[in-house]
Amino acid sequence: MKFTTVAAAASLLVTASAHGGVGTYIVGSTSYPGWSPYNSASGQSTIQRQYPSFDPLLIKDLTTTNIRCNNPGVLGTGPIGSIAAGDKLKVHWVQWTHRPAAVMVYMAKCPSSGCNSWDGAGKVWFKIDEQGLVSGTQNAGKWAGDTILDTLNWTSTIPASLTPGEYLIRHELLALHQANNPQFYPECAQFKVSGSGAVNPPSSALVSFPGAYSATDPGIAFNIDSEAAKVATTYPVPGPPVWDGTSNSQPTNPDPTTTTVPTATPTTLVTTKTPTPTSTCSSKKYQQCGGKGFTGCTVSEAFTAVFLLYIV
Ligand SMILES: *[C@@H]1O[C@H](CO)[C@@H](O)[C@H](O)[C@H]1NC(C)=O
Ligand SMILES: [Cu+2]
Repeated sequence: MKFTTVAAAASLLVTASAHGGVGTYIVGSTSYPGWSPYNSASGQSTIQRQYPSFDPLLIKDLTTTNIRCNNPGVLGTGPIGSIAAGDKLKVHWVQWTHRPAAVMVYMAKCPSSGCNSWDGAGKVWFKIDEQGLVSGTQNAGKWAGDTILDTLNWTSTIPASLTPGEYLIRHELLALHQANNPQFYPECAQFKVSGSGAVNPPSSALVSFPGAYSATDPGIAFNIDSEAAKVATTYPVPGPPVWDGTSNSQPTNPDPTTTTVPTATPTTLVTTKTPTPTSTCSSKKYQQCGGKGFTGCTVSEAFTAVFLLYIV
């Protein structure tokens, strides 16, 4: 029945027909309806943060809070999902037509007062899942978003070691079909995570929204039609690496504007933002930024190697 409702909402779309958002969250045999932006708010009970449309133009400015939980992500209104650490969370999109696209999933621990009145601000988000290019070349290969095109479904695993508590879970599609005009489609839902884990992600694994992405990141200043994209067989998914589930991970942050500086103990890392030179990584030069063996443009070979670990 829930899917019938979602389909009815989707059929009302006209201008936003190519776009979509997560419409259902599925844990085992339990389904939690997402927000239906084109339906009246009255009568909707959802674990998802409310937003007004699927319009990606309202999320294009990566320096605004719209990039966090969509535009503007009305705070939680009560309902919360339940999931155990280590369990699978399947989400079902209402609709989707763009290819190629990358898929990213983040979580953030809500304060002890719970998720309801919390806006997700601060360096609190860690990545639990990502996939960009699956096989072939950027231009003609298979992308994570193709799975959404084919099935509308995506399944991620909640890290088994995670400390129980209330969390926001942020699903994101990054559509790359237009040269140098990325479209972000994020939505957040609130979940109570149960389990006996006791690990919190270290600060080195945490990012903020806005803050995690820069328009000059190689996976964002991206031209799917470039000559480089016709031969490149990897794609640098934006944002931090997927958290490894430990409290002392030292991920190499693939965000080229971020430098991670280890301090005396391996469990404490200091992350410093440095300004990105605006001219070195322009979209025109993407083929150099993303090309094999290119070490300029603040993207090092080390970054590329670490990225490859996460994409397979
Ligand atoms: C996607 O998930 C929904 C809900 O669980 C399910 O009914 C549907 O069969 C799935 N689609 C595919 C193609 O696996
Ligand atoms: Cu579009």
